[in-house]
Amino acid sequence: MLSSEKCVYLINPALPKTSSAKVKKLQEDWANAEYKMLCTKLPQINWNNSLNLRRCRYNVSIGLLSIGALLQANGLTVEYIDDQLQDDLGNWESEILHIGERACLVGITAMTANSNRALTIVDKIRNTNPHVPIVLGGCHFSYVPDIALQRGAIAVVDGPGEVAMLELAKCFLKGRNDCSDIKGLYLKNDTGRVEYSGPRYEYSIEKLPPIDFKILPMQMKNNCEVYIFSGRGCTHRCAFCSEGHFWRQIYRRPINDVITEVESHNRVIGADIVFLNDSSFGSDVPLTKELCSALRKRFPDMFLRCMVRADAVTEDLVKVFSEYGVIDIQIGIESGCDEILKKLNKGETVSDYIRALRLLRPYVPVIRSSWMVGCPGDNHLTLNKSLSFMENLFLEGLLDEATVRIFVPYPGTAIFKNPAKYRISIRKYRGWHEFDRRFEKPVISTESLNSQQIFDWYVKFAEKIVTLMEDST
Ligand code: B12
Ligand code: SF4
Repeated sequence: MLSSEKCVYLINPALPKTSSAKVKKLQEDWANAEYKMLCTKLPQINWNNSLNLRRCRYNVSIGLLSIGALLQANGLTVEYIDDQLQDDLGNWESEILHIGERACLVGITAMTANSNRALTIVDKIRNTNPHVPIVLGGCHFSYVPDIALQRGAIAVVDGPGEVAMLELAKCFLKGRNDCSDIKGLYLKNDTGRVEYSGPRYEYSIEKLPPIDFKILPMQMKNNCEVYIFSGRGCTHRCAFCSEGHFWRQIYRRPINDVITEVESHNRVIGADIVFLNDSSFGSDVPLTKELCSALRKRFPDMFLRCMVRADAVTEDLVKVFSEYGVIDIQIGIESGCDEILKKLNKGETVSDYIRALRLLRPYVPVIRSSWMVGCPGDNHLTLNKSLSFMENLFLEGLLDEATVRIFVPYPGTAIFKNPAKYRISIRKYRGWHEFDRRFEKPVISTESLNSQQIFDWYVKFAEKIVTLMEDST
């Protein structure tokens, strides 16, 4: 790149690491149990290759890479900067100085857990390069834009960011500094009030180019965890999740684009398993069949992992899984108590889970599950019920893996908007990093459980899970 060439910098802030020795130990025990389970259930895969285990050092923001792909396709120069590398490189501050020389625009992503770090990066950039326009986006600031604007971001993009970032980059490259005609932005007006430039209705996913992972910094290649999305969005409205609201509908990508992206994944990352991380994977069986069969044809030695909702599991779907190398499935169970599932607006019941798991079991070697403690309505009784439900599923041989997290009300969710309706309290917090689902002083309490009791239940579940996973292999 010529030093005079203007560049768009895309920055992924590091996630906070847990400081709790207890949580660290639980994570290690879980990882060892998972390794043993995978070696037993899927001996055909080399689990000593850390890429297959997905226990890589770095995680990647697919959102930023997708934005980068569209900008590059439009002739712009893009650099992906990852804050996770700061400890390894030791020259983070000089990276920021260097940004000022060439940036026409800086875009920073964040989910809630790393949003404090995102704001620290905004401060650092502004201290050294006060005139560089900085834009924030992603699932956190889309719902709480004010703080980002107060800290000096020129705009916050609401929702999907590819086209908005392209329009912003073109605007700043032309030397304009008024971007209020671009849709989907939160901006500060002359009086300091936050204004919205109006919704952006169209999201033409088929016009977005596939990601080329070669844009990743050299140190991250071969040591990072990436996902492939064959689509985006969800039609459900679980009260603890912002996904349905964020994307508003399901978007599916052209299969050829997915294949091109997997080709790049294989070249740059090189794991034997590709994790299709769509929220609505499997919800349309003929399309799932078409996608899985095309992937199998193009990559005959590659295996697939995905998430699926229990109520989407049908005999036809499990046949697709067995026929086309889908060997690892994750189901969000959350609770083993129907009254809690109802409060969460999950739209599924305990019997839906049993039905789905029994259908999947003969065809899928690894069945994973995710659980939450401290949900609205949770008390000692509901959590005991949930824990014995989990235990029974393992004993019946229907589960191979489970993970547990503490319920946290994220911005954009129904529960965050109206905690009183769900009878939970959100305590005063020192920063958004406390909204981590493994934080040892949970930010919430229910009518019956205080924050400490919720953390104790988290530990009880996590310890039980390790025993169940070990016993089942
Ligand atoms: C992959 C993933 C991860 C990965 C990597 C995340 C990453 N860096 O992107 C890892 C494993 C690290 C992860 C971790 C966690 N995750 Co996660 N994760 C996801 C998942 C499944 C996919 C993200 C993704 O790639 N989406 C596809 C891309 C295309 O969408 P996107 O990232 O949203 O980006 C688009 C827009 O947001 C926007 N955009 C994004 N960034 C920017 C930046 C700019 C400048 C602009 C303009 C626009 C923009 O444009 C992008 C393109 O359209 C999402 C759910 C989902 N389906 O989105 C949850 C999700 C992001 N995770 C979530 C959570 C809660 C977590 C955890 C806290 C859970 C936990 N274990 O405790 C942890 C983090 C805690 C920790 N300390 O580790 C929540 C976030 C809620 C919130 N407000 O924070 C989500 C939304 C799931 C959910 N529905 O609850 N996660
Ligand atoms: S939890 Fe899953 S099913 Fe529910 S809204 Fe979120 S993505 Fe959709």
